[in-house]
Amino acid sequence: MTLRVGIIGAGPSGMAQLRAFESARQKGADIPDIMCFEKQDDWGGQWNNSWRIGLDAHGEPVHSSMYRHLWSNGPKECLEFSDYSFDEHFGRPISSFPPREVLFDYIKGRVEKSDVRKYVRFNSVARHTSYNEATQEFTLTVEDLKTNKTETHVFDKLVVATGHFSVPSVPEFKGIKTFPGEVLHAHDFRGAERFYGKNLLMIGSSYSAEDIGMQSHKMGAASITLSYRTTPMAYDWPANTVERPLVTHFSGPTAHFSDGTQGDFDAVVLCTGYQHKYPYLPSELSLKSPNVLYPGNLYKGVVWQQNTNLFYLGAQDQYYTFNMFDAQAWFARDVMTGVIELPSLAERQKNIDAWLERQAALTDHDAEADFQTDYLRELIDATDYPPFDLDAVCQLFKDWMHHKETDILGYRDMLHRSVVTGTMATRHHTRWLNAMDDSMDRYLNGPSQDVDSGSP
Ligand code: FAD
Ligand code: NA0
Repeated sequence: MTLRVGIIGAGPSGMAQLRAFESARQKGADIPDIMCFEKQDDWGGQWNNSWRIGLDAHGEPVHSSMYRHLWSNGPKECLEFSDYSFDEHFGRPISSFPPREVLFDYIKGRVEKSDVRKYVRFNSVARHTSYNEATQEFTLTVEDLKTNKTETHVFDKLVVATGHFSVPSVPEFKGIKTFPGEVLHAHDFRGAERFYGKNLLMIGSSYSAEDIGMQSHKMGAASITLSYRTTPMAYDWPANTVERPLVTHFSGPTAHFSDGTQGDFDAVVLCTGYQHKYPYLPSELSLKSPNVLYPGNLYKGVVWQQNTNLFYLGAQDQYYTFNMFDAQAWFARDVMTGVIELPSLAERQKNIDAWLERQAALTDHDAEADFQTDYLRELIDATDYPPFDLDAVCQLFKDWMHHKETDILGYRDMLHRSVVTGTMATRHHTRWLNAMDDSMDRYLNGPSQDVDSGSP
């Protein structure tokens, strides 16, 4: 009987899995029966964002945490597919930090070229999974959100590709209940225009705090205070931005910080990260992990230790994104089809433990980039995924982090060279700080919004 593969989620990771099978098919391999279930009405995952907050039109939790005016926070050269370059997609060089819609277009472009959309059932949410040890089959219950009908499907292999930046971690702070202004989590942030002239408090010290904070600055917020639990980001912030240690409590509009300082705020944005949540999986198959580069219990970061018919894609914290999901999908494909033979449980555990030990010793962002580069190298070496110069990409990550240290408002105006095509990015017509229109049309066709450019 043909192998039956179920994929849950058609974000970049699920799309990578579809593409991995398509690549094998194009090379003449027989491929499994594939079904992919996506709860939204289009693919793209986080990149297919919504204006809605809370629940979607079907009463399901809104998946995407992305927002208006979101521009890539890493160089596009670090995430470029090695089998589908930006040059191929856009037909001309573009800048290194495009806005969301442009990257969404790019990831769609590759899969639209191959005939894989037919495998995806849209508006279909995974509700429940069971595994039969005797038959080694998964039974997956899926609800069609348009008809509210449930169906069950049986698979030999199951791929979990539902992302882990969607279900917010929401800590409690004494007195926050009676804070008179707006309190929201980064997941529900949709744009900073309404923060014009406001005094804002961001709790958290990672990408969301940095980006929502600087976006609010760009949109004219009066002040931004970033409150960290462990380590300040310590960028060279604009004059209206400060970092404070953790909030101890609120009294009315006043936040009190652990260094004894305090401040009055109009709004609080909890940039406190996300939870791994897989409500459609039984607990014994469900990954429990903080947001780290190497979650435990996944061999090669992909294969579930106690049940090697189960695969997770994109479960790591991410320096690399699209190309890493590819490498994982290619690896998962080859394990599923028997091209790669897995070592014993004990051998796999030894490999996982070695990575966990190395992870525990990581000291800084450069070391983290090296770590994920080496992880990716191991995956790519194991399959026929088209190799690319990983050391060069790792250096791009380090340059990018250095640029952020020297100019947190200007790093997106820097240019990087593609390791896939050798093409140098072109300067965007508008500096990020002045770019108030994030549409693909404006991005590709201008005119500039820089005041000194001579254009409006
Ligand atoms: P997701 O993109 O989260 O896709 C998961 C898919 O699964 C979704 O389509 C969802 O609808 C579907 N799904 C969920 N539950 C179910 C279910 N029960 N049944 C069926 N379908 C389901 N990366 C970058 O490279 N550059 C950036 O600039 C960048 N910016 C980011 C900004 C934000 C605010 C966030 C949160 C993330 C950002 N990322 C960025 C990282 C981003 O997570 C990855 O680029 C990528 O989207 C991860 O892909 P994924 O497929 O693993 O998960
Ligand atoms: P993210 O920043 O949303 O990025 C996700 C942060 O939350 C850490 O600083 C952590 O502090 C803090 N935190 C957690 N619990 C806390 C508590 N109880 N009190 C105070 N602080 C708390 O989440 P994380 O996990 O990175 O940080 C959590 C993803 O979204 C990233 O992959 C990022 O790339 C992406 N993103 C991208 C963009 C753009 O591209 C914008 C936003 C987000 P501590 O103490 O644990 O360090 C533009």
